[in-house]
Amino acid sequence: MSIFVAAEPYPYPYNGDLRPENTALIIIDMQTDFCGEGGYVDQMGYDLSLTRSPIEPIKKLLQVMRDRGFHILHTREGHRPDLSDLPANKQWRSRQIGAGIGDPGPCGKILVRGEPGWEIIPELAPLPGEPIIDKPGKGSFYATDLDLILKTKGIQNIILTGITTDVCVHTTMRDGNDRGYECLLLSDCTAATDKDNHLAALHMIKMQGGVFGAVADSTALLVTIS
Ligand code: C5J
Repeated sequence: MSIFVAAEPYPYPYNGDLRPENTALIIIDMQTDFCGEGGYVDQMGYDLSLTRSPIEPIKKLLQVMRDRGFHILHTREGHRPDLSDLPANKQWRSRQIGAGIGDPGPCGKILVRGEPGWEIIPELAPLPGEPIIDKPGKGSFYATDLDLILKTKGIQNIILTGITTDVCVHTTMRDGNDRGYECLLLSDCTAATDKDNHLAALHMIKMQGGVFGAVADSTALLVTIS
C-alpha cells in the first residue's frame, strides 16, 4: 500500500514507500546555543522567539513518531574544547558579530562541546538509543557518521526539523538529497533567525519539481502516520 504526505510540490515520498523502518526524523541543533537565553543566537542579537517557535510542534511530532517506531536522530553543532576542528575564518566571522565561537558567554564557551549552551534543550532531550550526531559544520553529513548510520539502518526517507532552516537544515537537506535520500522539510518544525530567510528557504525547495525534496507541515505528516 502506498502512503503519501500532502506536501509541496509533490505528495511525499515520491514512491509512496513511507514506513517506520525506512524513515527517520532528524532533529537538527535544538541546542541552547541556538534557541536559549544567553546562547550563541541570543548573543548575536537575533530574536529568540523565532528559533524557539519549532519547539512545541517538534515535541508533539516526536512523541507520535517515537510511539509509531520511526527512527529518531538528533544533531548538535559544536567544536572540540581545544578548538582544533574550528576553522579560523568561522571563528573570525563569529567574533565580528560579538559571539565568538570558543569565547566565554553566559552559557559557557560558545558552541563548544560539553558546555551548557551546547546541550540539546530539555524539552527535546534525546532518549537512550537515539543516535546523536556531533557535527563541526553546518551540514549534518560533513565529518560525521550520519550517512553510515542511515545506510546501516536501511533509511531512505529523511524528515527534517530543527534550526536554522536556511543554514544547518538546508545544508543537510541539500547534501542528503545529493546522496539519494528522499527529503521532507517540515515548515512549522523549522525556523530561521530571519523570517524572510525561512520563507525563502522553503520556496527554494519547491523549485524544479522539488529540487531538494518536498515541504509540508507537521499536521500533514501526523494525519498520514496517525
Ligand atoms: C547556524 C545552524 N545558523 N544550526 N547553525 O550557524 O543553523
